[in-house]
Amino acid sequence: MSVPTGSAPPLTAPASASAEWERKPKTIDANLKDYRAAASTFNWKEVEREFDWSRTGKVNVVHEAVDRHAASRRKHKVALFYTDFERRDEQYTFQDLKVLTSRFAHGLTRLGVKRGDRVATFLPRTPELYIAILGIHRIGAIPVPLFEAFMEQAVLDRLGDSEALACVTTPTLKERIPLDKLPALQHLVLVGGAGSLGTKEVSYQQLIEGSPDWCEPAWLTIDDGLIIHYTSGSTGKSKGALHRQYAMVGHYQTAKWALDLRDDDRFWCTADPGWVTGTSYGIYGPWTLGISSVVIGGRFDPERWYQTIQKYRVTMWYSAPTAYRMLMSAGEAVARRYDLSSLRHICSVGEPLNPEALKWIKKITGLAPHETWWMTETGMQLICNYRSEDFPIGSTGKPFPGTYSTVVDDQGRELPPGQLGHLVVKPGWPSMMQSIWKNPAKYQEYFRIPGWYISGDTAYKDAEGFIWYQGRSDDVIKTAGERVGPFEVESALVAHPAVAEAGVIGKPDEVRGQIIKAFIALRKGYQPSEQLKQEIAEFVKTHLAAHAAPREIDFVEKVPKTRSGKIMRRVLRAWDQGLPVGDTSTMEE
Ligand code: 6R9
Repeated sequence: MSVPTGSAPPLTAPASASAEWERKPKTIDANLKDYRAAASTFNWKEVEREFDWSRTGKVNVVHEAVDRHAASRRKHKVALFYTDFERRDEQYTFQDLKVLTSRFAHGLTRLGVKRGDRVATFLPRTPELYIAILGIHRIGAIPVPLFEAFMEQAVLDRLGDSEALACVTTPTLKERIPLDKLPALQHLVLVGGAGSLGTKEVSYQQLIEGSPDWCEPAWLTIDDGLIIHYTSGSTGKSKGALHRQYAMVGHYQTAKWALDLRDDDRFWCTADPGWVTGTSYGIYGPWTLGISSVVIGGRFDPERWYQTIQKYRVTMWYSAPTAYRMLMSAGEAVARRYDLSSLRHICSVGEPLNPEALKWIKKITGLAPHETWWMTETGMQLICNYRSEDFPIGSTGKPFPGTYSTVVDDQGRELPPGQLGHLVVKPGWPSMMQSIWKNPAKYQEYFRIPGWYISGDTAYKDAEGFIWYQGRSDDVIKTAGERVGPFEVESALVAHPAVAEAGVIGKPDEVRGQIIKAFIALRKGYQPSEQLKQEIAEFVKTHLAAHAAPREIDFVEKVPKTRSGKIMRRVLRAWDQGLPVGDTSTMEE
């Protein structure tokens, strides 16, 4: 889709306009001390030397993230601090992770899982989720993490497309896995459930208890699969971004320079491993560096979040704008009840961080969250504000050293400062996705402007080289930081008996960034009512996922479409905002 390239930046005020935000030079003990120098001299080959595989030629991320620390002075260092504030409060050292992931790996082998097979995880955020993912790596299989919030349709789409051979889940979540529609799925490993070897269901505990403490990793190459993350585009069902083992090079270095992680840090990445942030920076980045990570279970709760920082003396905090805004709406008094003084650095990801939320976090912690821009497909952070660098408030940042992101027009020509265009990346950064699972045509779409990876975002650059994110050029929705494809929601909506047609857009929202809004034409015989709206929203909640359910529904006579039958979401957005619909010459009669 083309964007009105070359026009003036429409949204963000220049940084200098913000009187409250004084830009000061930083003098800081950051890992990345001199951005300019690094940007001109840095070479990824130097980072490869940090990994054992650069000497041995034997590649497996579990060796670099767990085993080599368990064989070092970090053996008894806590890798994972975990609490759910109710039943569980646990710690796992690198040595513990080595043993548990070894046992789990043996268990998978006994089930017949082999190198290259896909194994899904469909679990709440618990230590078992992390052990399972690393155990899957140990045998060279490919994890496919699913959000706990997914309902049957979402689970079916992802397990079906990846042809997962096994799924690690719980007795409760298992109910949402339609086994009869998933011929490739041979095994369910149940955490906290019964079952035995030789049947379709086997208990996780049994696998762990009956297995030896050491399982040598399957030795892979840097091009072998690391993980598949499903994510949404503007058309079609969600697609699986396949990453390769080499991605660890990117995770490691960005965790070092953008997150600024140090050996003595307590790092809290608040993301679930169902989202790329929860693996790239909840697993691979911190653990290849040998850093202690904090994970909490349960739902979002402002008190618990502050309590987490206080309880674990969290030093580095990586979260998303919606969470920062939700903390903001819980008020300052709540924040002041907790000791947040352990923090030394904060980063943000997933959507643009608005200046109000940034300033508020700065007010309660003394630290301004630093932006990190990237995508499921990019695997690692690519545009960031760095701890040692001053930055204008509201800017997305500058390209990570050794990578190049910029703004181009429809032909791929770089645009001068201040002009809006496509945000693109020069291909070849370490954790670029390797393919879209079983869908080479989709993969090619990202490269339709020759020489560039097209993000789908629009942005401009300023005279100092800062990139300013401006929005999406397609219909992808970001709600509370989660990427939702309108097609997936529309498909769920039209499965409801009352719905004839549905069109879905992201509507701007102060807290969630965007909310999902649906325009629905009803079938004959159905009358619009508030109750029907609720029923339809509930239907999406129980079939797809709660976060994918429309928070607003408008009933319309007809959903606007082009003559070729494509939903005109541009018209829906105009309707929603009460704006003129513009050119409708391509609209069907
Ligand atoms: C990691 C992740 C990717 C899309 C991306 C963009 C938006 C992410 C952002 C940001 C503004 C930031 N996005 N980080 N927008 N500022 N710092 O978010 O992956 O879920 O695939 O989403 O999210 O629109 O294109 P994913």
